[in-house]
Amino acid sequence: MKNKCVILGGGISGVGTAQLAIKQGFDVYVSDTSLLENNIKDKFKDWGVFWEENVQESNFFQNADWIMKSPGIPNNSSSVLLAKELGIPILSEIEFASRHTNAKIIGITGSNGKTTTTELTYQMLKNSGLNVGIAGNIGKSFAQQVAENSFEIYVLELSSFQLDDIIDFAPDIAVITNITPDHLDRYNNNFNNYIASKLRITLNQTNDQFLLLNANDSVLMEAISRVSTKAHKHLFGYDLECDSSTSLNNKNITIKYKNVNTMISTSTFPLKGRHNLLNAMVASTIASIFKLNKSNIRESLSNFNGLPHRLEHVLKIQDVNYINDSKATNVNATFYALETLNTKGVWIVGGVDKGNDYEQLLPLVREKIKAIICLGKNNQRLIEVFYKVTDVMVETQSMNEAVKIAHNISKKKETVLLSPACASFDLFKNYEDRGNQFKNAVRSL
Ligand code: UMA
Repeated sequence: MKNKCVILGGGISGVGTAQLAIKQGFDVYVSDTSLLENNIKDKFKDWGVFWEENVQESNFFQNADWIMKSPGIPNNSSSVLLAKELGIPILSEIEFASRHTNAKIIGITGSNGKTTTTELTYQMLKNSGLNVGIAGNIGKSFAQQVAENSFEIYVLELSSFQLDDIIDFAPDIAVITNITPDHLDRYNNNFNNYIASKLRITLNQTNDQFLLLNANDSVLMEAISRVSTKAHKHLFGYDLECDSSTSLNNKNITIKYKNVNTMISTSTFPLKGRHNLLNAMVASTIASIFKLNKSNIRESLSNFNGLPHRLEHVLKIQDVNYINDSKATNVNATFYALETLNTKGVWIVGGVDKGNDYEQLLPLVREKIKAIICLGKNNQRLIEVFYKVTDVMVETQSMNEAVKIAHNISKKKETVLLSPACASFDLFKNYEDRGNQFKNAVRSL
């Protein structure tokens, strides 16, 4: 008899897992609390996958050998509670897919910067001719990649949700870019739970594997000192002197490892902000672990233009710059965005508050923001915190209106910044939809 797996959630992770599980010879059952899209049902028909939709509690658990829980499904969902009661092992897509590939794995997590770091690392390795794939939270199913390709290396962006249900997963190189509060609604409003989830990336690492850590992040450094890891720790950050570290001094990245110093200039790296230089340091360090030569690393840094929705310059209209930073779904990401502003600005903020602490933004907002446009269904917390540091605060639930108001009140040489510090699901499908609506509204001014 074949082994039976039940997949909770028929989204990107669920469909990818179904594809790989069928290929590996499992009987596959998918259960979803919403209606599945027709194109997904067509795939399931082709592959011989059974499915149920619009059910809160799965009917498929009898004789199930294991369950894959999609990352967006909370632990208190009816199906997850039932699976736990029945004692069926639950794993994440990352765990499952990693069991079916021998590729080297680079796993990148952190509250911010992980997508950019993942993409930059991928581009560096790929541009140097390595057989490398990219997957994970960046929007591509790892399981699907494993089912369809035979890459020798994977660069994975990993969210805390994806790390929660790993069992043996052990990346050859793990990276934690930083840890600041995010997704607290999924972690009982307890920051320590979220930190513990991020640190799971090193849980199973062995002493021939690397753990790259942001030495300038005190929360991370304190947390890592409390867990035991067998991995070789390599620090990155500003002004570091220790061996096995990557540091930035005068626009030069210096990688120190085993008494060899490698210097890489960042003078032609086009992305702005300290946080992006940290991302560049990580990617360069990984590239040098893979023994890429300096000129290849430098060339990839120079050619990297960043990703959409991350401090993305949209247009300059009447000498006002419009910046789309819709991917800033937490306070820390918005902190960096405000920090990079070198003019006065109108700030569009708001959405689904995940238990945010906005107080840390107050000095930057006081210094740089002349008007705030709250774009969310519930703006109460924003109003409470920021009314004292700005003269103008407006509420709207329409992106078009937000952009028109921003256009009316901004003056020459100022900036209009969309950097929501919140998730997008109250008014938009996702952060991409929110960013695209912003760009369209700006283009139609
Ligand atoms: N569903 C249920 N039961 C529930 C909740 C949802 O059955 O209780 C169903 C939905 O109806 C839907 C499916 O589950 O059909 C969606 O599953 P999912 O939310 O896990 O989303 P996927 O489409 O599988 O995408 C996931 C990640 N989504 C989340 O973590 C919320 C994607 O990250 C990731 O790109 C993708 O896997 C591939 O790895 C997105 C994200 O928002 C970008 N990530 C968060 C972030 O970056 O902040 C963590």
